Amino acid sequence: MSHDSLYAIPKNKVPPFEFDEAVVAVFPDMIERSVPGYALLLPLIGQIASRYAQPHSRCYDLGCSLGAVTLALRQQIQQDGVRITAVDNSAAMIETCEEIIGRSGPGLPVDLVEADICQIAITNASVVVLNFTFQFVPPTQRDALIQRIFDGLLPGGALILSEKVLFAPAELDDLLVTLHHDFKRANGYSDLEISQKRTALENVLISETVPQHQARLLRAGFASADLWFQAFNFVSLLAIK
Ligand code: GEK
Repeated sequence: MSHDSLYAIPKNKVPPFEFDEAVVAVFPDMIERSVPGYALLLPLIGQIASRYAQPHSRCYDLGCSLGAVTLALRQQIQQDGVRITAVDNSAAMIETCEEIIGRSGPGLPVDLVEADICQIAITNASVVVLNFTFQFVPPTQRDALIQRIFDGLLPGGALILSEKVLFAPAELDDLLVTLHHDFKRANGYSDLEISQKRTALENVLISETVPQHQARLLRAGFASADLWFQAFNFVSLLAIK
């Protein structure tokens, strides 16, 4: 696994963050050292999916990156006739994801799609996973995407939504952001790397609060939308149709 040092050298002007070849080359290291709880979330998402997957339905991994969630679904879902649709709009991610899934041996069939998740059809779905992807969707497109996911889910289907979130009051948000930065520092990132990455993500990763996410999910028609995981300012919600 290549070591992420993309922001280790001072830049005159930090460009907006992109999921390009340079990020793909270090992605597993980057996400594990940056997202508290990431390694634990993957098997737990697989476990939840194994409960909600319905025979002869589809499971969607939206914003699949290198397929970590897809691999967890492939390993843990036992129901007959399930197919996985894994979608990402980064060509570099999809190319490497294809190699990784190809090497991963037999398992549920995977349809790998290079597309914007706001543009794809979602049908006959029993499980949809957005693991730290929705935060990159432009806010004006968020309601419509959640509505299309809801409409494409079968009754009893599940949406797992993991996000970096904001908290109120501001003092709590400050504390959780500080703890997140401490986590990154403990994982070997310097103050310069933390600050340049933060600048790169401004206006690219746009967080909302847990109540904002829950209100949108309930407005779309989900019967429930509950928090099931939190590590500092990183959470995961489970919404059931
Ligand atoms: C994991 N889920 O390892 N359409 C398609 N893909 C998108 C879009 C979009 N509109 N916007 C962003 N992406 C993965 C981690 S990473 C999270 C997900 C992170 C893709 C983007 O190209 C990237 O691969 C992924 O969403 C976000 O569990 O890096 O913080």
